[in-house]
Amino acid sequence: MVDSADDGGSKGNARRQFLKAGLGAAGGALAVAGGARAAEPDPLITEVQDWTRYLGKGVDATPYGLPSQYESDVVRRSVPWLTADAKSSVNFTPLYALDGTITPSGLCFERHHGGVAVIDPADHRLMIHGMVERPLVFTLDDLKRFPRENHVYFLECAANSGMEWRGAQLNGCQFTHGMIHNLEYCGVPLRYLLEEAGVKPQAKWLLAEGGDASLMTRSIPMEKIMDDCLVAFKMNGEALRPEQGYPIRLVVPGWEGNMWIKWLRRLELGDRSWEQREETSKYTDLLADGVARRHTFVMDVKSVITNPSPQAPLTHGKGRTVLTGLAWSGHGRIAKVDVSIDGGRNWSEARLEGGSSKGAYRFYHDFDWDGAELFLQSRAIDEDGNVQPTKDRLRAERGENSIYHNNGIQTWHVRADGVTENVEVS
Ligand SMILES: Nc1nc2c(c(=O)[nH]1)N[C@H]1C(S)=C(S)[C@@H](COP(=O)(O)O)O[C@H]1N2
Ligand SMILES: [Mo]
Repeated sequence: MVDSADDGGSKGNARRQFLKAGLGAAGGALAVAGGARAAEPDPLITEVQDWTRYLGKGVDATPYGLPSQYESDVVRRSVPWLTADAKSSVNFTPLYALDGTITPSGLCFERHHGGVAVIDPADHRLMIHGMVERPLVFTLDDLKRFPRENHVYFLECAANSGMEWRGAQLNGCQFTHGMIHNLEYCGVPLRYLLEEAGVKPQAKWLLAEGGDASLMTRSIPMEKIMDDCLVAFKMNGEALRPEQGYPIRLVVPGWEGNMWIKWLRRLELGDRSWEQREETSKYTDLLADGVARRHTFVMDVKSVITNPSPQAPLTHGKGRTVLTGLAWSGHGRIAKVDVSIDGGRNWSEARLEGGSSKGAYRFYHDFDWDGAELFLQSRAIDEDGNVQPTKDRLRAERGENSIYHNNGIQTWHVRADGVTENVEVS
């Protein structure tokens, strides 16, 4: 809208319009909700700023690029009371600060049971033995001579959202849902290596072992190995980060993160599951009747709203609002995500962007906020027709003892002042 009270000729008019457009971009929601308001000249536009007055740093100032200094709060974070020691601990991906589907390499949550192993790739070996015709050892260079593939997959720790089983606890999607990352992997299908070794017919399971101080071991059934597992050496186009298992890690698409053995060094073929610590006392789900579900490998359909959320409150006031989040399913593709702003009474279908089978999808719901409190929920449905359950339904089926495999619907309460909190509406 052009202010016609003073007259500066057509040039002046154009300049005032430009000023108002600038203000609109800075405070868009207010302008939409509140209508026109008087434009104040903005010194950020009318005055010359330092970054236009002086030359910046030249090329090579930062041979390996880093985020802007203004993004320094976008970091992995841990919850100190969760674990006794950082060497066997976890930190969380800052989901509230990210968009799109790919997790930046430096922001991937970390879960280690014996700290980060530091391995010179020249000294790394991968051994295949047990029920095979020819026990083999591969160097990294050997692996790079097999045909390789690129795929985007999510990795979710089965304990993600585990603290939320009995009710709302941690205030932020970084902490409630941040034990997930979604990366583009480059690696060799594991079946090519097993074909090279010659799998004996009686072999039905594979034991994968890590080369870190925890020597983490998991048993994986042969059908999965032959289907889509990879021995990966790249993530997001560059070498794996040390935290993610450099120089090689096992990729087990759609299955619980614990099976994705890092610093992979040994593969043993056998005729039954090994029943290691991580598949007996851990990563099993104790039901109400005392029986434990086990071999719950697939990560079920799940979603979470990342904005608004407790760490990303609605500070812009009423009017134009973008709600966004992530959805994923270990069964394959996401078919649909519904969102509710009234605690699950009414649902509308969100807009999906990007995504891949057993990879994360981004969803958006654009709406006009009337300024009243909101109860935000998202509900994902995958291509097999699996529907993300309410937490009540999950507890009715599995009791109150579980930690792992909580894929229940999350609720965020947005207050009229925009402050957002973790609550449960089931
Ligand atoms: N060798 C080894 N592999 C491991 C682990 C480990 O401690 N050692 N932790 C597992 C667990 S419990 C999870 S959830 C994932 C975490 O992968 P990330 O650190 O890339 O997030 O790695 C798995 N693979
Ligand atoms: Mo995990």
